[in-house]
Amino acid sequence: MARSPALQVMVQAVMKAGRSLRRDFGEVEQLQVSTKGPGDFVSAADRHAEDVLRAELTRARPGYGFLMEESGVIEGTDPDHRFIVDPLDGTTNFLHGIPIFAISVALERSGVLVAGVIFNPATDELYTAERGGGAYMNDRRLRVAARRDLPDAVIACGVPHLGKPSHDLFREELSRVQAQVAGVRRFGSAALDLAMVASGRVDGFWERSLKPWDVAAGILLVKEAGGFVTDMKGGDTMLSGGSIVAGNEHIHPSLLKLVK
Ligand code: 2AM
Ligand code: CA
Ligand code: CA
Ligand code: CA
Repeated sequence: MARSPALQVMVQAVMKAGRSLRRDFGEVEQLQVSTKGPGDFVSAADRHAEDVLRAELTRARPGYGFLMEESGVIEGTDPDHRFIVDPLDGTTNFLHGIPIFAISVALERSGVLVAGVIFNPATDELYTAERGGGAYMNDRRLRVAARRDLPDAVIACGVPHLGKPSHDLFREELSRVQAQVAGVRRFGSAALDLAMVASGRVDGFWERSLKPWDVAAGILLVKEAGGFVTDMKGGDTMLSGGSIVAGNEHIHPSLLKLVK
């Protein structure tokens, strides 16, 4: 597995931010938890990790811009390159001591996703992908699952939390999906949901109302693992539109039909 210099920079930054999250995990009392809205938590752990990522990535690639969950848009001097960063995807899990959370960093070049890294510091699972170069977990090449039929499939989803608008829509989608598949799972980190589609642990995933930093790295990972990713209408607005459906060549179209 040959990593480009840009991907190596991203991996270094993500590993360092992962050490920060690992130190903060389990120290909730010290983490100054606040809410950004109903059911929407942020903590010092999110901010520490974001500060580490910004510092490390800026040191290695001074001109690149950023889109970061906690700091928003940071313009760079290089208009062609932008990092899309979620310093802690799965904050609710993190704050509850559930070891399902991740850092997600993607690199866009001229509006095209070219590299992505997702790292769960609680399990030491490092997912990497480069456009045209395949997807990996640690050193192992990833391939989406081979299952063809919904009755054999395990499907991950996001359940809208307090404050999200799409509860009724979700209940309708869920009732259609659960009636057809082997099992439905809700892990609480969209980045890891997509990583699990890429690694074939789950066969598909859908969710609404996501932000670009939740999915940017995961989209590339699924595509480079041979999977399909669209928005919930079958289009390609996954970064701007917030809805996403992912799966292999058989499960993706079947799942899309159920949730469309
Ligand atoms: P976050 O932990 O970075 O906020 C889970 O359904 C997905 O939705 C996660 O990727 C999570 O990212 C995102 N999400 C956004 N707002 C959320 C909230 N208030 N509660 C739970 N998940 C939220
Ligand atoms: Ca958040
Ligand atoms: Ca997120
Ligand atoms: Ca986050």
